[in-house]
Amino acid sequence: MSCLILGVFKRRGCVGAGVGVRSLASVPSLPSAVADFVKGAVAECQPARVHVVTGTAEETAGVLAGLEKDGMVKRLPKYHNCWLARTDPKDVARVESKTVIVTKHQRDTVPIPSPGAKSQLGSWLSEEDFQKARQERFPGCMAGRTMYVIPFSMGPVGSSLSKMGVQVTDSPYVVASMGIMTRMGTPVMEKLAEGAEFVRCQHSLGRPLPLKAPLVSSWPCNPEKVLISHLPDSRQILSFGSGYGGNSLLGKKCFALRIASRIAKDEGWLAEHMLILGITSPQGEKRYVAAAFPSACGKTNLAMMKPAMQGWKVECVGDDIAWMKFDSQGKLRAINPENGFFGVAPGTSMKTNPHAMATIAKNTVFTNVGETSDGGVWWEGLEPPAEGVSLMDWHGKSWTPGDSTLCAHPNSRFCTPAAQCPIIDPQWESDEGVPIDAIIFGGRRPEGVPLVYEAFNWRHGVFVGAAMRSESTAAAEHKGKAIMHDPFAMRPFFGYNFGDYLAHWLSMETRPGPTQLPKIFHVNWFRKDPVSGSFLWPGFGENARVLEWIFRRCGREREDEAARRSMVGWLPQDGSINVQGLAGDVDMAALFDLPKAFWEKETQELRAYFSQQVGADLPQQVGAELDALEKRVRN
Ligand code: SAT
Ligand code: MN
Repeated sequence: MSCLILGVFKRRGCVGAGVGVRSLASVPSLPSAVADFVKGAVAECQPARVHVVTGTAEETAGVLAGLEKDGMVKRLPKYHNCWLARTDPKDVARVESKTVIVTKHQRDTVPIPSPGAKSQLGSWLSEEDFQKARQERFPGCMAGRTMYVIPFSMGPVGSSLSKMGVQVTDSPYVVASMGIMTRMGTPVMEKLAEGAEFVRCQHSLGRPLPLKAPLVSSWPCNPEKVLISHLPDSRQILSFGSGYGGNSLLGKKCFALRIASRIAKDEGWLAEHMLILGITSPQGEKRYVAAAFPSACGKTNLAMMKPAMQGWKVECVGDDIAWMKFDSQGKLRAINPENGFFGVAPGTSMKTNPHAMATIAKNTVFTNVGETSDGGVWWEGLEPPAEGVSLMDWHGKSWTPGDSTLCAHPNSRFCTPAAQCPIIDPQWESDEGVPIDAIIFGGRRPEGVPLVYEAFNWRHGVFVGAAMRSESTAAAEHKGKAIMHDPFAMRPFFGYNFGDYLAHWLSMETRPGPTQLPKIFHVNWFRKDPVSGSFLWPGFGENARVLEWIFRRCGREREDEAARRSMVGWLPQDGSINVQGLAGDVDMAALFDLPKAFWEKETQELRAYFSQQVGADLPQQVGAELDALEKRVRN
């Protein structure tokens, strides 16, 4: 057996090369807290080798070459340094039903649902059951494989808003992806050597060698045993059985949302499922907004949009996660803790998101998309391939447009460096973050919910976030198109009791010191004509018209300027949304209609949801906002 630490972490006073797994007792090359963590993981998972990831280009090239040799990725010769991975068809999305938070008491994790109801706001596992589940999974799970040790930073290395983690994993695909999605390698290890805290992330595919059964698509995973567990009290993540997306790139949803939301509550800031964009007016005035939408609702498209109106400019800070903290002047400042985009491929095209298309043209790992015979990628929503070019679907089988199956999996993704985005914001890596003027909530609502409205105040805005609902998408394992409650777009990502989360948001209003709270809005690009079933609003670049209204509301002097009071909040005054040059016939009246019967049903549904799901943990202010909405709907 070869027992070598393959990577070398060189630091003054450290000797790192050639340390065997058996002699890990000393691991002289690693900072001591990291060494303790790695030693524990090695003892439990029993890998054949340990490789400390340094993050150099040569190392990444070596990891990709190894993946290619094992048939896990394929080079895409049409582009520069692009790769295609095909997963086991049983490992294609986040598995919410196998995602748990482990705390002493159930109520630390979720509000206790009413008798007979199951919590939709997270899954609690007792410490005892977790220990049992861990015992059934991790011992010996990396036998015969290399354990990679990935030091990573969420946020620019050294920024006061950043946090660090160390992930051990037996998946080289995860190493390649973490190298894109996070700042990874030696500079982070150097910070850790100064004694900085870190989140302990342990990940295994759960397929030790020799294999007991053949792999599917050369993709090791263990779907029957998937468990993604979080221990917020001790800042640990243990993920088993899946090699895909948010299940395995532990810096993303597991750390930057679930664990970070809990850290943020303890430390007085916010970790949210939000894109961040900067918008500049033709006069050169710039504002930043953060926007929360459920997974696969077009966050990446909005974050990189090309405004339809002349003279306006949008720049992208992040497309998925925002960490926000008040500065000494009381302004909310946000960073994007990620370093790349893990975006949904289908539907991305030159028409819907030309900036994403430019971003993914090099250095990108694609997963579960279709492949063209000239060595490129293809998915639903792209132009048909050129004459003479044939296609393979995401299973690697020959596929022809018009076939009854899909060419790309609906949750197929590109994993691409954020720095390659042609409209990346000049401030995207700023240490102090960008100042946020507006927070936008939204979802896919085919009925009843207007294109845009503004909350009356912070407290009402918190209620609007709590009341969010959206049609389900392919980002997780849900089937069908049910309208699901997805408060703050955080339903799958809360790291602690949602009632406490609401109280934390409400407390921003009464925090000590100066505070300039952002304004809160709700948008819905997805309303449909009830007769034809077609979308009422063209979306994409035209959404900038709504951003323009929001922009003006943030700078307004008079409360009723460009807006009128309605039962749901401030609506744009007739004519105050710029529709000049808007292509086609858009029925603005239908987009802003507030059907009384719909809102009566919506408030009833919300009351039932709050009482069944949040119960005694619902802050009284949120209940009072629902009463007030009900009253406005009735009158
Ligand atoms: O969690 S993933 O990163 O796999 C996808 C998502 O939900 O946005
Ligand atoms: Mn997301």
